[in-house]
Amino acid sequence: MVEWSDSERNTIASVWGKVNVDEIGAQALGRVLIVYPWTQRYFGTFGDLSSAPAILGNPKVAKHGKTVLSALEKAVKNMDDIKGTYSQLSLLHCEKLNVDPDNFRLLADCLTIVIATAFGAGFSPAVQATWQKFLSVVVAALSSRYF
Ligand code: HEG
Repeated sequence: MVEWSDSERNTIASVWGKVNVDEIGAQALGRVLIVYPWTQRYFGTFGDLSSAPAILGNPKVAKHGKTVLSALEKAVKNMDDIKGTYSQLSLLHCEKLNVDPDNFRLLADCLTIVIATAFGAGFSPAVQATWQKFLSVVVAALSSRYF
């Protein structure tokens, strides 16, 4: 069971309040597809993923990035039961989508990099540590129905 201090809760709420779901979602998913090109295998219906500009300009990548980040809001709003919140989504990624759960960590790391780039000095090491704790719990929850 993960414990959250008031300060950690405030930090997560504050970071989330500054996240533009459309922009950050598209950039984070785009970055995953560029830096780890093998992840493109899951998105065979998304059209042109042949280069970094193609990926970053692909409307389906942008739309799905928004879907992923919108789902992250559920964790922000349910910090005391992230595992339960993602139970069905974990099962979906495991049994229907057959997504290797290692990819959740890759997406979480790309998301942190994109947020750090967007926020600049506002994303201090202390804030980043708390944000990464939060994403670690999200990654564990999304992986929880695989085993
Ligand atoms: Mg996943 C669908 C959330 C990582 C591949 N993902 C979805 C959906 C949500 C979601 C909400 C729609 C589910 C539905 O249709 O009911 N995904 C989600 C989160 C995270 C994540 C919150 C991590 C933070 N997903 C992820 C990763 C991959 C992936 C890392 C692959 C590298 N997701 C994936 C695919 C689909 C979804 C292939 C189906 C997309 C489609 O066909 O439209």
